Amino acid sequence: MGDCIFCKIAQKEIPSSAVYEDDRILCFHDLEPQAPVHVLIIPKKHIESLDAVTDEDRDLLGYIMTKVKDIAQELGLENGYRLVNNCGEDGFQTVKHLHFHLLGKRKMTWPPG
Ligand code: IU
Repeated sequence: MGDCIFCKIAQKEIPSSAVYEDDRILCFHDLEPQAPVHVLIIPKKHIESLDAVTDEDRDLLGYIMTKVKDIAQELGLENGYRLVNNCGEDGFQTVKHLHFHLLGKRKMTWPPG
């Protein structure tokens, strides 16, 4: 997608500090971390949001979920972590390319703001 910043990051047109990458996904440090560890996990395929996934994306979404624990382990989140997806306007999604926030190394609170 032409102007999508996360597509540009996935395609290396914009640098990022990647912590994991394969042919389907990229994980990189968030520019404005909200926890001592705060990375974003994105599919390389452009999908606007969780609300835009289709049956075709089922395998990709499942794949991302199975990778979370590996990335968390790599980042030393042995005490737990939080995985967040902000979807749409009320979900406070600011970047219109599906991404999951993986946050850790601090005690989270509930409910979220
Ligand atoms: P949100 O769920 O769409 O609100 O989160 C977008 C995140 O992307 C947010 O935490 C930003 O700090 C982060 N981010 C980034 O890491 N690098 C960028 O170039 C841009 C946003 I734009």
